[in-house]
Amino acid sequence: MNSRIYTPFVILAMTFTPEPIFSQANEENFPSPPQGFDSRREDIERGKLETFVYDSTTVGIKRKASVYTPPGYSTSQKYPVLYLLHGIGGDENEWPRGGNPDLIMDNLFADKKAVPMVVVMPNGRAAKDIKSNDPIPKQSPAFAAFEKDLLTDLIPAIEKAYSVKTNRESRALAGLSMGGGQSLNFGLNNLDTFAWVGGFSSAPNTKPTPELIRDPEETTRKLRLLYVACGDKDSLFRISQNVHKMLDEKKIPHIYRVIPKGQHDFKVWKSDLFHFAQLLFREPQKMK
Ligand code: FER
Repeated sequence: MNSRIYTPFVILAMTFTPEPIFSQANEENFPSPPQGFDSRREDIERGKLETFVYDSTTVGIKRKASVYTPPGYSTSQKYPVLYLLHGIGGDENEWPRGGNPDLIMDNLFADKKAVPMVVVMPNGRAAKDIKSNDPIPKQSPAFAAFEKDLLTDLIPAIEKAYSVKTNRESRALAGLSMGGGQSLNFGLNNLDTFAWVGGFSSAPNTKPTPELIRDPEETTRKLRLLYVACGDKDSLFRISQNVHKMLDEKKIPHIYRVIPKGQHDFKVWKSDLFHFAQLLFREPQKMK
């Protein structure tokens, strides 16, 4: 049978068939960012990067986050917020030091490619005495404990100090490696707090399937975006592959992006931020 000959019925059926809910990103719809996307441009307005200090009742100390406010930030407007998390050796300075998030966002806003937003880069190691170079097993509990610090201390402090929107649809959570695992773990388990979730090269702290997706129907209904990405040359690639497979099995809409020749580095994570940020806080639309 020649499948290219469509009867009117088939055409009608195709019209009403929903778009595929799974999206496999490729170099066509998620290309490598253009030259200069992460470089300073002299002719544009710039946002501001500052250090924010908050009282952590979870840890019992004052803790720090880096906060980027967009160009023209004004208290006469309210902005959505992206919480952007670091990896095992990092802290609140890892993204600013290695990822040029301020320049990437400045350039996206100048080109009108992203909705103006505040970007909060916390210290995701919620402990008094754990250092960024301690062995992974020693650090892991502190990364897990950050869920409480984020929800009960940092988010309320940010929402008090900055002119930001406070509904779930105006909060995104994403991160790299350990921070990717945290984003999937915390985001998917707190759908009343976050509607936009991204895991960039997520680490083995990513929870097993049944703990990530407790109620597929609720996850599907509440999530506005789930972005799972990893380089195919990353030693942690298997983690994202498994998350994608599990999401497919449970029919959870998501974007799965495999970065060709991508490793475990900021080249990949900057490109993730570039694409993820453009998808955030848009009016309801079909996934790309
Ligand atoms: C592991 C390997 C890597 C792991 C975590 C990492 C929790 C994290 C890497 C990173 O954050 O860059 O086995 O276990």
